[in-house]
Amino acid sequence: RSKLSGPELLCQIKEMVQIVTLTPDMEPFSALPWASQLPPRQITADIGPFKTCAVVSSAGSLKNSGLGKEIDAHDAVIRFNAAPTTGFEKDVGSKTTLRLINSQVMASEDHHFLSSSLYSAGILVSWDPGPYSSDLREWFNKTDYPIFKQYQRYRRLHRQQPFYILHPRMEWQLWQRIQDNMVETIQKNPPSSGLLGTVLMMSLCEVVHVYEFLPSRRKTELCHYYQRFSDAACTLGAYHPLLYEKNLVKRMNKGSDRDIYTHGKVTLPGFTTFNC
Ligand code: NCC
Repeated sequence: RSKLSGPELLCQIKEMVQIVTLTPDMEPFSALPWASQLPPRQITADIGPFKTCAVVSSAGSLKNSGLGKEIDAHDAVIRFNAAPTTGFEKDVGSKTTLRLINSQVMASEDHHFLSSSLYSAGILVSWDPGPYSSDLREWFNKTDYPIFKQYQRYRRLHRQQPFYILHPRMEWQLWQRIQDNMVETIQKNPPSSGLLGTVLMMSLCEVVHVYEFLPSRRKTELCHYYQRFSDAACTLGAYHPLLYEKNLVKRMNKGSDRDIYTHGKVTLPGFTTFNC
């Protein structure tokens, strides 16, 4: 198979990865009393379009980056899981338009998801590894973590905050793009929150700047900018096919290698800005 160019890859993702969020009319949710807690419209119908967006990875290499001002200058900013801004503004900024969280964060005791103020800023979007078939009923009966139980509890406590759940099909459509563009067989686990959020932003924004997903000269074994824990697998991947995700993003980058080296910064075009 021949290696696709950056523009070809961008087109594949634009055409083959559908950004869909759960709505109350979808089975098997439609039959459940709490389905009315789900947003009635698609996230892409409710928010944006934004001009410029920043995707802020949680990588340790953001530490001492001084990128906070540059990140905050974007019209919308997405962050992940338990990544804080308080105390780290200089490096990661303070604006949070969206927060994408995995179901582990919603369920684990340590994250205090229901009560922590960390999650109350911006629009929440959550996801849980679905079955490869992406069958909603199958997933509903066998989620990795109790995403739906926690969703209902959170909604009761924070009725005003928009909160979407990604359709698990998106994970696998994106996974398939990674696999089809790699020679090796990759692990059958969904892409990381970072890549899911990047593609989500490409559907909401004209231009997307991704920070420290491709590591800069500050590359470190420090896992997160907000924790002391070190593990190279955080940057290279263990469960998620992270190394392959990064390879794909590198190929789609419209920015310079210099920007990656100095700012850990990648520039990706929004889906509405190019034709296939
Ligand atoms: O670590 P995590 O990701 O929350 O990071 C968010 C996204 O930033 C990018 N990243 C992070 C660290 C790093 N050194 N380099 C990076 O490029 C990745 O794109 C990553 O997705 C996740 O993807 O949801 C993940 O979540 C954590 C964990 O569940 C949460 O942080 C909550 O504690 C996972 N860690 C573990 O399960 C131990 C991680 O594998 C993936």
